[in-house]
Amino acid sequence: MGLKGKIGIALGAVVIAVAAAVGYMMFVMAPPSDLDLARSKKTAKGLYAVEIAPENPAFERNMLHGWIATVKTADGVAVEDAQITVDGGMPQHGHGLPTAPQVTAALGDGRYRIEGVRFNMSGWWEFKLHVSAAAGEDDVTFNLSL
Ligand SMILES: [Cu+2]
Repeated sequence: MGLKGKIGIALGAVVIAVAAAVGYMMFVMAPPSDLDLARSKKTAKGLYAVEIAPENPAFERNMLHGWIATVKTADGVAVEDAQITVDGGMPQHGHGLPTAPQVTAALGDGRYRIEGVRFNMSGWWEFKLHVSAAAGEDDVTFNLSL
């Protein structure tokens, strides 16, 4: 093999090593230090105020668990007939939730039980709720750091 070939192989190895290092750094990337971890937020258009709370405050990674979402209008009136869908994922990893959480019960006073939540990795998770009720459709994204 000539010198050119050897240089080519060496450069190729460097490129692969750098790509692997960058990939690994993205994988273990810490959540942003200024991440808003509030569990009570206005929806994007301001139609609703939503609060979320885990049913088991000691939930851990990989544990299937539920959340209670409390939905109120911007004026603070409990929303009783909301249709809520759940989405989310890890923005730094480019993947969604490992399960398909569902609202399984309306508990009254604007509270809804979401079952089937599982976070299978450490890091920054987005937990997104789409709320459809009399005031209209709106979205809210919560950040969780596991
Ligand atoms: Cu991930």
